[in-house]
Amino acid sequence: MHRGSFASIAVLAQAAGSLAKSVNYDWNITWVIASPDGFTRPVIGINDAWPCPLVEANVGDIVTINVNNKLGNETTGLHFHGINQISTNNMDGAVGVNQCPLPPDYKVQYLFYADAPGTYWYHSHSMGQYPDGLRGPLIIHDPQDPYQDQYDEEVILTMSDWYRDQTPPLIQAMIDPNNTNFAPPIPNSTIVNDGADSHINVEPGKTYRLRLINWSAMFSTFIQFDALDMTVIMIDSSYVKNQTVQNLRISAAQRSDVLITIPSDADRNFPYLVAMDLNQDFADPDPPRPIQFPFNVTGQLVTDAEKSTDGNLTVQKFEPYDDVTFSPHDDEAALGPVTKRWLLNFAYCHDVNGYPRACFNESTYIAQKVPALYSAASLGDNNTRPDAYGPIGAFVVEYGEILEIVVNNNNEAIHPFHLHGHQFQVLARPGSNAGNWSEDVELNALPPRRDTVAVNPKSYAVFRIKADNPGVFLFHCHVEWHVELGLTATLIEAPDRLVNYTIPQDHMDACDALGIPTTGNAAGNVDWDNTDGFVTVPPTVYIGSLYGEAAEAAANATNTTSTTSTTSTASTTSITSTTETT
Ligand SMILES: *[C@@H]1O[C@H](CO)[C@@H](O)[C@H](O)[C@H]1NC(C)=O
Ligand SMILES: *[C@@H]1O[C@H](CO)[C@@H](O)[C@H](O)[C@H]1NC(C)=O
Ligand SMILES: *[C@@H]1O[C@H](CO)[C@@H](O)[C@H](O)[C@H]1NC(C)=O
Ligand SMILES: *[C@@H]1O[C@H](CO)[C@@H](O)[C@H](O)[C@H]1NC(C)=O
Ligand SMILES: *[C@@H]1O[C@H](CO)[C@@H](O)[C@H](O)[C@H]1NC(C)=O
Ligand SMILES: *[C@@H]1O[C@H](CO)[C@@H](O)[C@H](O)[C@H]1NC(C)=O
Ligand SMILES: *[C@@H]1O[C@H](CO)[C@@H](O)[C@H](O)[C@H]1NC(C)=O
Ligand SMILES: *[C@@H]1O[C@H](CO)[C@@H](O)[C@H](O)[C@H]1NC(C)=O
Ligand SMILES: *[C@@H]1O[C@H](CO)[C@@H](O)[C@H](O)[C@H]1NC(C)=O
Ligand SMILES: *[C@@H]1O[C@H](CO)[C@@H](O)[C@H](O)[C@H]1NC(C)=O
Ligand SMILES: *[C@@H]1O[C@H](CO)[C@@H](O)[C@H](O)[C@H]1NC(C)=O
Ligand SMILES: *[C@@H]1O[C@H](CO)[C@@H](O)[C@H](O)[C@H]1NC(C)=O
Ligand SMILES: [Cu+2]
Repeated sequence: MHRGSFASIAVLAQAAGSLAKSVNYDWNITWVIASPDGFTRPVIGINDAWPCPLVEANVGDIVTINVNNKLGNETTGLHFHGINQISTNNMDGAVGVNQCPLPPDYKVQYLFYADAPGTYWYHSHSMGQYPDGLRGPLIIHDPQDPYQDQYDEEVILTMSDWYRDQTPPLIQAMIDPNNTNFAPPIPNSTIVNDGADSHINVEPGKTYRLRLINWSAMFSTFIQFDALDMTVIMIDSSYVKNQTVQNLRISAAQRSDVLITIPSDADRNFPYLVAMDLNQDFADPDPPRPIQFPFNVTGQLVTDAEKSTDGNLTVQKFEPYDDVTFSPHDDEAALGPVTKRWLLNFAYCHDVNGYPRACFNESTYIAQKVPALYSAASLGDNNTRPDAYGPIGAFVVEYGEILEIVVNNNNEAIHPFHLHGHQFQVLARPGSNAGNWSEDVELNALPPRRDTVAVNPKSYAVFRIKADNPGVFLFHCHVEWHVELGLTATLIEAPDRLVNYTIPQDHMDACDALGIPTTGNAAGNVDWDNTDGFVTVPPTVYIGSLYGEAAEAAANATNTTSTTSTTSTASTTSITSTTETT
């Protein structure tokens, strides 16, 4: 098999110039015992440590990450959120779509080209493993950063909700028929920097680029730094025209890069507030229950460690800047004319067994046997037939088409939708209760781009992409619990260019070890329309990664560290609230 019309990755790197290099990481994925919010539990880490390490490269580099699964009796996989995966769709890491699950004691290499600068993150795209800890920052530096003269240093700040229970029992309880209001699990705390220090050392007079990353499983956060302005320069991994704001709302999976200048006459430390938004709709003037922010973390920008770090920050009302009004830095106009539209109506639903699910167009995503990319690579020109892929919400778009994606959110809560492989243009994302999209809605002619957008309750959003990145890409809500309820669809982009696409041998070996076919339709049948073996009913018993005896033995075998993680209560708060959100 050959790579068809793909540029080879070496050619891509050469085009980036002589400074391009290869950046390599060797990782064992391991269980680690940690207490990020003061409560000790098993988490999934890397090389016997947690929080997970930073991946860093420059634009033009080739990043290789050798991953060895040391979880004992559990499979895994890594996805690189926001990375376009130009020519390397087989490295996108979504388990069941771009690869098979990686079995215990199997190794696989991820290799991709750092085509675009930005603040990214990586995480497991399998079995709810990222709320269990398997996530970390991924930064692609830009030698041609248009803002590089405007800041002195950069700092990564991650924020997240945190659960004290492992995810499998939480998900099993959520998909129970008695969960009549589709309630997701409620976190126990908010953590900053995965429980490590929330103090950021700064110097008066300097400007910092803060790379804010939200890797919540569920909730969004508001963030504000004392009375200091934030100048937003990038959202997700797209530069915007600099815009000064006071506070931001960052949904699960979103990133914001902001510049903050410490006054040169500063004689104190500056508290910042990260407030988890547990509201279904923070903008609702008449909310169904009182607006509350039960999980706050106050961190400090520390100019002088001798001075007080007890200061708190109170915000009367969060009025975050509307992120669809940012302007793209490169002035790229709205793509058009649209040649194909993908209309996705989201609503909760039930499967034939009466189990709660989430649906696009009345269908819930049901994982199949053969990774969809492997079907696309092996079905010849029958890979353009959506029905070959089973009930995974497949939608086919031809190379070069201008695709408009419309999402109608028929639910009373905000949901952050994400597309793999693209920074999409956001042409419309009105406020709550705007109703469903219609042909005559107003569109932004100079839309911002990002890869995750929070769609408001009882409202809609309109995105556009150019279908120039052949591959199989998921479109899904980034609330991990909603992924587990099936709120995912699959874009089959330029399938004619995926015919005979090469899958590396180590990725094939992972399938072989588990007896998963690597060719044919969703069930591995040679005939695309032979549906024998398709999975048509979602399983009622949830199988996830649980720390148990086999895991402990594996952890004992690899554990060479004497201290596994930092524990700090300075950066966390928790209460035992049982507020419910749907
Ligand atoms: C690894 O070893 C350290 C030190 O003995 C211990 O504190 C930690 O809990 C161990 N980790 C696991 C996952 O067993
Ligand atoms: C539903 O039943 C499951 C299993 O018995 C239990 O864990 C869960 O708490 C129940 N949920 C509700 C909403 O009653
Ligand atoms: C975590 O929060 C859940 C939901 O509020 C609660 O049931 C559970 O007891 C909490 N766990 C701990 C250890 O506080
Ligand atoms: C992170 O995203 C979640 C989910 O959208 C949200 O509830 C939470 O408030 C966000 N956190 C921050 C710090 O932006
Ligand atoms: C962007 O930065 C320039 C130069 O610092 C400044 O003049 C301008 O007011 C800023 N624009 C916004 C919208 O903040
Ligand atoms: C800030 O809040 C914390 C926690 O509520 C409290 O212990 C502390 O005294 C407060 N600091 C000030 C300066 O009020
Ligand atoms: C969290 O911060 C917000 C904004 O200042 C405030 O309204 C809320 O009461 C705080 N929550 C707690 C539990 O302190
Ligand atoms: C596509 O499917 C048809 C049957 O629908 C079959 O005749 C044809 O050989 C298939 N093409 C390829 C390339 O497998
Ligand atoms: C794909 O491979 C098959 C089998 O080797 C070959 O017959 C076919 O021509 C190839 N198609 C393309 C588009 O490369
Ligand atoms: C791994 O082991 C744990 C307990 O030892 C068990 O609960 C879990 O189901 C096992 N996972 C698999 C995939 O067998
Ligand atoms: C792992 O190591 C701990 C501490 O040495 C020991 O108590 C435990 O029995 C070991 N577990 C397994 C499954 O080997
Ligand atoms: C991964 O684990 C293997 C076997 O347990 C060990 O030999 C190797 O050094 C580990 N690699 C890293 C990078 O820690
Ligand atoms: Cu959602």
